[in-house]
Amino acid sequence: MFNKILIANRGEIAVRIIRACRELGIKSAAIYSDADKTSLHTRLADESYYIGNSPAHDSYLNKEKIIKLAAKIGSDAIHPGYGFFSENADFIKSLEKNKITFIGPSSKSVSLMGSKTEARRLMAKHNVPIVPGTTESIKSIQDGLKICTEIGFPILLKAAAGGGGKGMRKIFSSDEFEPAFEATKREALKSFANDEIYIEKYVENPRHIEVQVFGDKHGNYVHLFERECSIQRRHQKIIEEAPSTFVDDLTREKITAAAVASAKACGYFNAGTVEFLMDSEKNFYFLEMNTRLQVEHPVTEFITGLDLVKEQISVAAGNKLSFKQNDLKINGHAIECRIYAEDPSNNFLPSTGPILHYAAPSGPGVRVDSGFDNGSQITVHYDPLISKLVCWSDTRGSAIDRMLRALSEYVIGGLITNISFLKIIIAHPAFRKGEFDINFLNDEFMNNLMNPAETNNIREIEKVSAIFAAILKSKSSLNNLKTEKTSSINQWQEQMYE
Ligand code: MV4
Repeated sequence: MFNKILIANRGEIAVRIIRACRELGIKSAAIYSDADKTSLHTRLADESYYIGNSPAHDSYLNKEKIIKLAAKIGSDAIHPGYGFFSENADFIKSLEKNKITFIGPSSKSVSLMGSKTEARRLMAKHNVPIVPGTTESIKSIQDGLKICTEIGFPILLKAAAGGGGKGMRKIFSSDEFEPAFEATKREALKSFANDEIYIEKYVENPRHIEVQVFGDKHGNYVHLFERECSIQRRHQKIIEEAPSTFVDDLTREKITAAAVASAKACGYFNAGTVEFLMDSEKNFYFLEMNTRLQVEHPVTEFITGLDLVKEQISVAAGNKLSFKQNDLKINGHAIECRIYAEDPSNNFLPSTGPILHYAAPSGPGVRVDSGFDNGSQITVHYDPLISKLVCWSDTRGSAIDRMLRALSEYVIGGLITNISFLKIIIAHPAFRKGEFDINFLNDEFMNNLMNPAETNNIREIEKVSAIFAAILKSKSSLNNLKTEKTSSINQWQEQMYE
């Protein structure tokens, strides 16, 4: 096992990893930027090291500094969390050179899955269903148009180096092709430094279903069932659950087998997620593989009883998977709500500043993974995710009831959050019936389905919260927390590192 794990991340996921390290008896080393001096991860880790200015490029994305620090403090492994370096093949290669273990897959699996066309070729070869379209990039307008007429409109142009919704364009007819082809290429070059694009048939009103997979370094593979992730807005997931109400036993057997085949095809080890689109007839198609631990992993932990982060660490250290496929079964139902510091009544504008009052829900079946507490700062520099509220119960209906209860207990003062928006979705009859797809939170829903009374209600609640925050701010000494060293359960070291 490892001696000391450096956590190259921040916020709730850094806290999540610190907790796993402590339970395993492994020392944890956090890194932090100016903006995170008072963040929870900085205080909770066994050791904390200042890494640079607030912009991620000066701190959490400073590869040389992070690797040098790991060597200096005797870290034998780095956990990347999600985002930042988690899917960066160059970073993984540098660690390999420096004899530091990356807690994640090989650089080879990451780069393979980073190319969407290469991934599609590999999946097709291993009989994993892919969306009809091309497995090579489109070389000319003529070639592209020919393929479009073969598969039929509407189609999507996608960047081969893209993913997560960036660099996509929908086309309805052949006269749109040429301008769209040029524009998508230009954008792809700008965003991904690679102008290769390819074609997929557009799947109408699908669901986004993903399967958690796990491999070890001895060639063993398992799946940990599916997650339903269709409730998203502009490619930002908001609510995830496991299992999916839409997936029956036979479909589950097929989709999980396809996911394991994907992992095997790229010689995958550690935690990974295979994303699929599922149409209304329950046909499913490989979309992409996320070669990291995902934000929504807690719903899978709830229904399987496993600790995915501990398993990641164990597998990275060279151990065999601690369980077999037959040991696993789905127990109950789990739902996750992402708590964001953003204003639903103002186009989801991020809300920044200190958290002046923080009271998280608890009680039976409730888990809160938070990166922040009283006095923590939410800044413009990073994702506005404050925490994840995860509820488990034996049935989906009672998990929904529990989520509503927990959301109503949650108090975050000083910032505008999406908590009341989440309540409206969770309480929506269509959500309870499981009748939704990836378009559920589209503009139509936002404008029409959400009735004006409810929208006003959000505004009222958020206004009260803002007033409350202002009163607290004027009276409270909490403001000073951002510079003051609070007592903490550990030896919070503010060490400068050059
Ligand atoms: C699609 C699609 C429909 N048809 N591909 C968006 C994120 C990226 N991973 C792929 N995405 C999509 N690809 C075909 N052929 C619809 C989406 C899509 C989507 C997928 C998953 C979750 C949310 C989404 C929201 C809009 C579009």
